[in-house]
Amino acid sequence: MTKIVVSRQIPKDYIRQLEQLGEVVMWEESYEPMPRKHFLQELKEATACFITLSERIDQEVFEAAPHLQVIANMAVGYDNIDLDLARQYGVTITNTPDVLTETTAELGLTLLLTVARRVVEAERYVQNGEWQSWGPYLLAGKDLHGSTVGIFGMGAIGKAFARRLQGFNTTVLYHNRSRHDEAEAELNEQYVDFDTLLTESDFVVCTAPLTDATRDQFDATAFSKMKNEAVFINIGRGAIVDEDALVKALKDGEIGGCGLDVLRQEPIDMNHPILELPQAVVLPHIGSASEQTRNDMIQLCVDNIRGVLNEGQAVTEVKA
Ligand code: 8YV
Repeated sequence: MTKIVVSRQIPKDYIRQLEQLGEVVMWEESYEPMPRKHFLQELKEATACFITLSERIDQEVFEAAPHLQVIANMAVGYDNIDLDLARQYGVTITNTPDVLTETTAELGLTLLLTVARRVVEAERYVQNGEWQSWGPYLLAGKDLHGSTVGIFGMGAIGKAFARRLQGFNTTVLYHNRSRHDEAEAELNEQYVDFDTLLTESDFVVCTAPLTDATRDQFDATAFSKMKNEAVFINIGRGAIVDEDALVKALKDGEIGGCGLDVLRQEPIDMNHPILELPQAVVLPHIGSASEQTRNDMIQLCVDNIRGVLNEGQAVTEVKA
């Protein structure tokens, strides 16, 4: 018997497709992940499962799921999954690359411009009834045109972000674990070492995945090297940033502002000190959240499950 566990409520169309493959057990909540205990219980007989970033896939999960063949993660990132264990237990892991690249890059640019032009502050100013007069420097922000943008991480999302900058008359620098000659030629961007990225950029944009190498990459030392007016944007993963150091750098004026779509702890604790800083914009991890892209991500998860169960081959397998 094939059993497929789906850890969130997803639209019926996709469930119907999964039902062609076997019995489907879906958690009926869209905004609450399946409780861990319940998830482990359901996995006992499961052949496949559909998860989101909320599920931590570790030894306990693999031990609970002796029949599991595939885990389809509804995200391009897979730092929630222990890949070494997956290999040991013979479970195929899949993710959702490509379908979310452009949407996530668009959110990155939205966030950058929002912080640069103080859009959230301006909107609150109007809503709070503070708009009583005009001044030459009222809510004056920073220009993107004519600036230097440093991109940390030149994967698909980094490239899509750089492509969007082409219309803005910016100098684009990037740092990545390896150089991309083709991207340099196509996007007119320049490879620099990490320190140069920090010291030269007016906007530093992190699009990198979380790995052992990138964890805590943006720490107190990194922020101290950035320009005092620089804006830091993170659409990668929260744990790439030391948030205490970031808050301190913002408070001390070591950097000028930040925009975060990802945090170390999600959802954020409402006592997090970053929420008190007007120069910081925090979003609830909506990088890939357009309706079309979320549909495409879910469909790719379904295709991956079908591929593994029917043909022994996923469409987008994560290969460590
Ligand atoms: C996810 C993301 O959509 O794909 C990723 O790695 O961070 C987001 O696009 C979201 O967290 C759902 O799992």
